[in-house]
Amino acid sequence: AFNGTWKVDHSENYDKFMEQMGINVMKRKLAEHDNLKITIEQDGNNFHLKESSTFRTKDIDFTLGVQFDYTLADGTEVSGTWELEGEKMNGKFTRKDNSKVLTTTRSIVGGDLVQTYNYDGVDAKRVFKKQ
Ligand code: MYR
Repeated sequence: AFNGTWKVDHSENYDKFMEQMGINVMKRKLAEHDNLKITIEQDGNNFHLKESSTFRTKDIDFTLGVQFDYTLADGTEVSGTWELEGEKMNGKFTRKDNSKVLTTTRSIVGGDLVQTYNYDGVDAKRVFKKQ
């Protein structure tokens, strides 16, 4: 269900979320218009992602339930896991610099890929359309 190429269409409260993450206003303005595109290939428990944005292109491999390291577009390093709960992916990642937890989910809602984010009490959401 998650397979395919997804392009960000709109975001909700993403600026506030990034502010809570400690990202400065200039980077936040750029990140609002990052044209994020994610290509997802799922093979059983293994995922291969291609992330591309105005910031970078990046290949990511992970296995459900297996901890991996990831660097956010602003350079923040996290470590955590994705797990599948029914039709929903639940991600739990811990920042290496301050040990605070970022949770995120991916689900398909009305044909769109919806990714939610929570950090330190602030929720945000980004909605991706299939290409
Ligand atoms: C992936 O599945 O895309 C890789 C692992 C994702 C880890 C958490 C992603 C949260 C991204 C939040 C970006 C906020 C800007 C600092």
